[in-house]
Parts: sequence; C-alpha cells; structure tokens
Amino acid sequence: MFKLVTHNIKKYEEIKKIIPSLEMVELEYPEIQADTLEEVVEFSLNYLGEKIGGNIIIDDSGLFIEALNGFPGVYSAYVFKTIGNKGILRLMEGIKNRRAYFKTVIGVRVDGYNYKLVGICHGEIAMSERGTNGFGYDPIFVPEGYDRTFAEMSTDEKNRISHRGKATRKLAAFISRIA
Ligand code: ITT
Repeated sequence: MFKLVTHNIKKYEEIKKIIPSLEMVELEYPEIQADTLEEVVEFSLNYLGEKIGGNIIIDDSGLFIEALNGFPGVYSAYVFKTIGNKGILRLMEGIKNRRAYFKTVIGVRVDGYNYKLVGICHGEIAMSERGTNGFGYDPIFVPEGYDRTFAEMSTDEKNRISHRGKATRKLAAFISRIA
C-alpha cells in the first residue's frame, strides 16, 4: 500500500483518478532549497522514510518560464503564495516569448530505496487568468496544441496531457511491476 504525502488535496484528486487505490497522508514536510526538483524530492523522501516509514509517494512540481530563465521553477510554491498568478502576469508584461513548461517529479520510496518518475508538459503563459478548475498556476497556463488554459479543462482532460498525468502513468506502471 502506497501513501501520497501532501497537503494539496487537488494534487491527490488528480493522481487518484489514475491510481484509485492511493491513500493520502496530510503532512507538512521540509523542502530544501536546491537547484532541481529531483534534489528536493530525494531529500524529502529520505526525511519521510525516517519519520513515517512505509511505502511513500511525493509529488514536487514547478512551472519553468523560458523568458524568466526558468523562474519560478523550484521556487514555484513560494512564488505562488507571495505574488501569485497576477504577479507572474505582471513580470511577463511586454514579453513576447511566453513559452513555459510544467514539470512533475514523483518520488517513490519502497523498502528504503528511492525512485523518481518525471513528467513534463510544454505550453505558454496566457495573457490573463482564465478558468476556475484545477489549482495553482492552471489559470495562466495554456498547454501546447490547445487554446484553453488548464483551468478551463476537466481533471480528466488535464490528466491526459499534463506533467502530473504523465508522471502518474509512469508511477502506475512502476507500481504494477513491483506488486
Ligand atoms: P505539497 O504539499 O505536495 O508540496 P504544494 O502545493 O506545495 O503541495 P508543489 O510544491 O509541488 O506543491 O507545487 C509548487 C507550486 O506549483 C504550488 O504553488 C502549486 O500550486 C503549483 N502547482 C503544482 N502543480 C500544479 C499544476 O498541475 N497546475 C498548476 N499549478 C501547479
């Protein structure tokens, strides 16, 4: 049995649509300041392995904007809390290159070993916030090949193309191999 450790219920709902047996454990855990999501995940998995044990899953995600040299990236949670979508749109004012991508690193800890599964979704930063579904940066992110933001899509539609959907399908395959 695997436990997803997060305090983000929306994240859990997205992952649970693909892996219905997943349980959620609501727990805050320290996230180190590092250059990559992979390093953050590695540290958190080791910390949680000591603290709660068992088979653990975590999801660390970020939005990487090309014209801002990858910002907010590993700082996505803090930036969302402080300046939010409006702040990002303000930083992007007058910038033509709106390319960005979301990346999810899912960390799995099984029997004391850590594994990572990655998903990436390319797209663009919208000119304004649109839509009310999803969470976080969804209202300002338009995935490649679409003209709607993630926040204008259902969870199933987002899951089909999103960073988290891709990483979660890899996770499902990984779990079925070790089960
Ligand atoms: P945890 O408890 O699982 O850490 P969190 O919300 O802090 O939950 P992250 O650190 O992975 O999650 O997310 C960093 C930020 O990016 C945070 O502000 C999220 O709202 C946002 N984010 C993550 N995934 C997203 C997605 O699929 N769509 C839009 N925003 C997302």
